[in-house]
Amino acid sequence: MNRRITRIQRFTRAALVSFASLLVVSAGNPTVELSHHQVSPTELTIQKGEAVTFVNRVNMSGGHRVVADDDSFSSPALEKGESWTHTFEQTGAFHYHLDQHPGTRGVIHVE
Ligand SMILES: [Cu+2]
Repeated sequence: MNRRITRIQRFTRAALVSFASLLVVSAGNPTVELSHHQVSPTELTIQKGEAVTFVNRVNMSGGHRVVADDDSFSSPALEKGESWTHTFEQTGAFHYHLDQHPGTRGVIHVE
């Protein structure tokens, strides 16, 4: 009986810890949502050293890639529901587009 309770407690503790770290990740980073012809929000302002998480929300053959116009960053191909986080270490305005939809654009202002 004691042994069983210990296992349940251990499981509960592990579940709480992973849930808490999930909350930290989702609460910590501003997020940009990607669809075929829209990024949302199109403009975002962050502080130097902060990270932005890009999440693809739609089905796209080959996934969506986020690419900086100046090539300072690029994501892997993101399938629906996948995300990628990039930390901005330099100040400036970083314009980017979706590789598959060059007209779909956004900008990250890093202060
Ligand atoms: Cu698309």
